[in-house]
Amino acid sequence: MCLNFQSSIKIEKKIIMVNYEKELADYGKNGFAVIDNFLTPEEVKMLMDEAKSLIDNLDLSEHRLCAIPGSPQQTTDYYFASAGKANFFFEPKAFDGEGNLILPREKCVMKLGHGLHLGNKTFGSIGHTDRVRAIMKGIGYVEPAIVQGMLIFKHPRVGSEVTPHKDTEFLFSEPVDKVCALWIALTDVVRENGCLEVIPGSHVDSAHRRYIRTDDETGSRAEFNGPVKEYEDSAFVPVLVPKGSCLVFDGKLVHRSKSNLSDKPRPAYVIHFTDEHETKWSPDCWLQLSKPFPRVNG
Ligand SMILES: O=C(O)CCC(=O)C(=O)O
Ligand SMILES: [Fe+2]
Repeated sequence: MCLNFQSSIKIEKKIIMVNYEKELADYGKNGFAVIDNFLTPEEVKMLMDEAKSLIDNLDLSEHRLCAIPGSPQQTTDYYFASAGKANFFFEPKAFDGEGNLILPREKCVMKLGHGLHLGNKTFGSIGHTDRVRAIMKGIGYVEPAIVQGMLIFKHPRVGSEVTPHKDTEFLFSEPVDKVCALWIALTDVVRENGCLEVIPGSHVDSAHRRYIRTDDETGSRAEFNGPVKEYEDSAFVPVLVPKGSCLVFDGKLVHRSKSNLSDKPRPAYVIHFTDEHETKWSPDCWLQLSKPFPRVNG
């Protein structure tokens, strides 16, 4: 009895006292940090089981097929509506000329999002843990709120390359950009399967352009207000993230990922946050909710 009591205090202490000071020591300088063992193996399995069940139960007729960012489909109602629920996005290479899937559905879902954290309790719970609160505190967020939750599969062969960008081109607050991402590896992520590659320190500059809403309901509903920017290839460094660990990065950090050359998917659950302390979400951003963003642990 006594032993149980003691050990439960220990467990309690471990949970409450979690802090990532050491891991986040260079976050301000580099704009990113890796937190090992962020999720337990059981939590990783729970998320993967849930993803499988969502895909198995997908009614393809309900989900208009929408492809990669930057393509014309991105501006459809389907894309905009995904801010508040988990819509399915498919890899363009998974279709034949007539728009039929040429691969089984579980091999060609590019991502599920962008409101996966809202409609799904299993994925939703991850953003409200003390571990997340500790990370937010560690990077100086005062009133953190979740703006986006998505599961990216990056399948072998069909999985798209992600071209260099700052997330603040797509997600932005006013008067300053307070956006960060937790990119959680659900498998061991290495160079071969298309790890994230980042430019350390690039978060000190704001995004050179934004993807902003237009009022054109009939045509493209959002547009970039500037051209794409090129970056030196040699400036990128690969970030290897073991299964269950996570990469936390500033929304202004330049990153990309190459194709997955392995023979297995490279799933990652990505949660984006803002800090509502002294900022408000930009009305120009494509991602808008009809209710407030969920506060972390709030
Ligand atoms: O997972 C990837 O390959 C890229 C994802 C990305 O750009 C992001 O989560 O911001
Ligand atoms: Fe990104």
